[in-house]
Amino acid sequence: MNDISHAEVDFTDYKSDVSPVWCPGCGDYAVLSAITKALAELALPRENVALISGIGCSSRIAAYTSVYGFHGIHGRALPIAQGLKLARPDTTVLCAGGDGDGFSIGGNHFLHACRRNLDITYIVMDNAVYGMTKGQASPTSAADWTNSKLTPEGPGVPPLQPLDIALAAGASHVVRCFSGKVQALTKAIADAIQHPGFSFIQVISPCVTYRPEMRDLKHVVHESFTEPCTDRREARRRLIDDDGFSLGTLFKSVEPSYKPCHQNTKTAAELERQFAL
Ligand SMILES: Cc1ncc(C[n+]2csc(CCOP(=O)(O)OP(=O)(O)O)c2C)c(N)n1
Ligand code: SF4
Repeated sequence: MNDISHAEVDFTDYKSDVSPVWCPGCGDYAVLSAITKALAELALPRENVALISGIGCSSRIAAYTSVYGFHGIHGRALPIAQGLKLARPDTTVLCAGGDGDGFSIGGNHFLHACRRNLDITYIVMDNAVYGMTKGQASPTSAADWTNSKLTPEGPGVPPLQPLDIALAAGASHVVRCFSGKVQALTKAIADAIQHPGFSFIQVISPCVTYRPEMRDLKHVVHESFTEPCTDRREARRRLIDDDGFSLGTLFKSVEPSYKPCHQNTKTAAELERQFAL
């Protein structure tokens, strides 16, 4: 794979020749566009970048870029991304997937990735539904969302709040974007890549097939986090009045990352000997 020199950086160079199979109008197209534009803006050599994803419509994104990709398993994108970052710290690691992938089956990994604060950009395309498996409620679906055949009376539990959780768990860069605002999303992704720590970007990304009402969100989202807080408690206070549609960088602070201790690292053979009965 050839390096891309600064003079010839074109965002389409970061797209693969695989055509997305997303439904026409799916918000994830804009996320793909923003990721490739951010990589082009930063002129990152493709061979130094990896995009790790889980499983879901949104997680297909790894196949649609020309950087290294790993289409993982459901809910396990973050462990793979963290392993890669620890093994190859010079690699720019992006991780992406859906709200089901990241907050339901992968919720536990999300918590611990936030607190390890490794230098990874995690982009969740939040459509408040399981798109790939045909429209079940996800952890971010509203309690009274009644359009799923599995939960005709609604999930009946309050939706999980991804920004609150990321803040409480220790993420050092916390952002919310809307897929319909590609320029702002591109800038947010470029900022996140440059941030030395775990960046979490919740992207409200409509599923036009199972949540057609999400098309109207362009009239609902609003820029509210105009200046990022650098104080975690202050950022939490800002979320008290959040309606779930405030956009912008909520919190940004340079904080220590987990550092593995290699001093006593044992080889597999040594471990095997140690535990042999
Ligand atoms: C271990 C495991 N459990 C369940 C599934 C089935 N499954 C595939 S995608 C998916 C949900 C996808 O929803 P989300 O992550 O929100 O992504 P979207 O399709 O909405 O982009 C599920 C439950 C699976 N592939 N693997
Ligand atoms: S089902 Fe929804 S999330 Fe999946 S590609 Fe179609 S619009 Fe996008």
